[in-house]
Amino acid sequence: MLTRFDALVARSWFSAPGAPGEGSDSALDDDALRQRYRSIFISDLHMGTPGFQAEALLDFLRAHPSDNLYLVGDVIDGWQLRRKWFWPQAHNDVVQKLLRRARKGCRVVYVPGNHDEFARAFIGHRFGDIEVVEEAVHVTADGRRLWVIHGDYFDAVVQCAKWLAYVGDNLYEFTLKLNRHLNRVRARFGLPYWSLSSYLKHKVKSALNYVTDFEVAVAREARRRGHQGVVCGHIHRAEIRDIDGVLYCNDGDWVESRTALVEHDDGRLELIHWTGSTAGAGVVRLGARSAAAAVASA
Ligand SMILES: [Mn+2]
Repeated sequence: MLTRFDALVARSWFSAPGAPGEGSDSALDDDALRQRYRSIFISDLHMGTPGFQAEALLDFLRAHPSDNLYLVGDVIDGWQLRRKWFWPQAHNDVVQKLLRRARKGCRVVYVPGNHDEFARAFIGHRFGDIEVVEEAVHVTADGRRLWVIHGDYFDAVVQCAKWLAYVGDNLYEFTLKLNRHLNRVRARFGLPYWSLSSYLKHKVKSALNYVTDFEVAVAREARRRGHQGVVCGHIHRAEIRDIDGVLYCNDGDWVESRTALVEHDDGRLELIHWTGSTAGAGVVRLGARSAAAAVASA
């Protein structure tokens, strides 16, 4: 995965000595250490599974207030929860954080995905101050219309054979488990976080051309609907690029790559790769990607 980020500009945010401890908002509540965005898009948290990197997401959310926050599906993993209940305190903390953020004036919009399809029954309702919608259209500060969807409707595997998706899901859980063990060992040797599952999926899925087909299908539909761009998740592969004149944005996930799409006050879009850990927190900016986005916005 890191090889994809060769061109990145790395910048550490609050590498204060004596890194912020768990649950201590104090260092992160210091405005000088935080960066506000106009909008933040995150998806594929998969709360309710051991893979969800709750602490990392909490750190990210504390560091980045925003006017808008879009939850672009697979926020809670109903499929996994049905199989095996897993709900540690950190997952509650994230839910509380999201509800509090909405209460404090951030517009929080929840677009359910396939793993949290149960939430599709509540479209048009609110969880606290969180709006649940089937899809959204976000207008950027520079006037571009972005269609916001989870993206599973474009996944032929999910659409045509749901059982096949379940099988894939089990395999996926296995690689995530392997990934956690691997990174525990890496951490012991002082090595940074590295995503095995991202790496494998990158290899396997690009071989199948699955990712490209998905991206093109989504972008094409966005254009057909008259939007300038689309924001989706689902395939756990963060991306910003122009596809036939449509800005395709995928905000990635919080089980492996820890990525978010953010909109600056001027409407500029950027992918953020959160590299913070309990030993400190940081951010890697996808410089090349935002350059591509800038071109696309021109
Ligand atoms: Mn999904």
